[in-house]
Amino acid sequence: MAFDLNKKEIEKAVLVGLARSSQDKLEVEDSLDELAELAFSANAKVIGKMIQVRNRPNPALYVGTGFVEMIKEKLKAEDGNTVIFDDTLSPAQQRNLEKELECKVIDRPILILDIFATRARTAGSRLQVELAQLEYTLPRLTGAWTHFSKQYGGIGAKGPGETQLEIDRRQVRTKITQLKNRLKKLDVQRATQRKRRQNLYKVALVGYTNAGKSTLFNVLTKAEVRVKNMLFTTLDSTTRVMSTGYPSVTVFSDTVGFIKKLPHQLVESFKSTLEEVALADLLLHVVDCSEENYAERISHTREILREIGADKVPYLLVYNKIDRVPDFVPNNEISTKSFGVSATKKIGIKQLQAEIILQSDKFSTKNY
Ligand SMILES: Nc1nc2c(ncn2[C@@H]2O[C@H](COP(=O)(O)OP(=O)(O)OP(=O)(O)O)[C@@H](O)[C@H]2O)c(=O)[nH]1
Ligand SMILES: [Mg+2]
Repeated sequence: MAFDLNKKEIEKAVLVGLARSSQDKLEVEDSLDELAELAFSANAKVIGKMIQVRNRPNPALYVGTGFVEMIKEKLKAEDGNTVIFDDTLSPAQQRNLEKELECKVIDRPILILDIFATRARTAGSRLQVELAQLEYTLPRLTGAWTHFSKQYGGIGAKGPGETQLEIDRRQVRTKITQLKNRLKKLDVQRATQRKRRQNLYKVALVGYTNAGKSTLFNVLTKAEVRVKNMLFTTLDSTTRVMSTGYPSVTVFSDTVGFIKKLPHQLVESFKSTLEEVALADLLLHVVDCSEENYAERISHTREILREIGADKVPYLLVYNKIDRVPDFVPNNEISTKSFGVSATKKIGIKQLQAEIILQSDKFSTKNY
């Protein structure tokens, strides 16, 4: 990958976003704040944020030529070495920008993929992330070819470039097939585990990254899942079958967090992990209510739930981190049953537990 998180030199990055109109600017500013957190999670230092207001992206450079010059000046003034774009760049845009800016150019999906790659701990999540990275790379190898043929024209263009590219592409495809086969084997194991749980009442915690899902999971199940104030701490789902405090048929799962513009390759390759969510009987949609744009994050999470076929599963909204906003009043446009809790200060947990028990009782009378 172009963005090597393990090397010593620190990335000093300018973040760049595009607003379609001046009204969009606030939303893009939020998105850049989030991009800054992602960059921080990847150990990069943010030295500036820049937004261009522009109807649509420039096909060659994403932003306008004049704006490229402004980025260049910023890099020079702040001694920067990286530019991170808050969107998906086309292979041509990325290449052109790298040439113009003479520094490393990264887009949002690549940044997220790299964070996932450094966080992946189990064989399953490593395979899933690697698959997503390769799926992302494959069309970009094609892009390099287009560039090459354009530069040199038809005859004579079938030189070593093509041969090398064909080899690269074939290798990537072979690797993709291998990874898919290995993941299939893991899926079989997962299916067996799932079958064992099929009569249990399944509760899955879902929500935006850093909302406090793992913290709440630990409180609800007395487990010790890793918690950190960083994006995407959890990639692998953890499951606990409960014997005390809940009806004996209850099982909880903690899962990977969501984010805006989650690369679709990741959603695709994490699908089997996320099936756990689609097969749950109840979702606890955990929301960090101290985030200003929590309502927007709720709808992004709902969108991804739809994408993975989990939008029909009954859910409770759990407004977490209420200790930070004691006078929090949920937006009543959202009509689902909701609870205000603090996982760290143990506020509102009993009420939430009571509701989970109530729901699971309904489930067992229905199923036995
Ligand atoms: N103030 C406050 N902080 C909390 C609360 N719950 C969790 N946090 C903090 O929020 C941060 C993220 O918590 P996690 O439980 O790792 O969040 P997550 O949703 O599992 O995050 P990912 O696995 O990265 O998607 C940690 O620093 C927690 O200590 C809460 O009720 N109040
Ligand atoms: Mg977590």
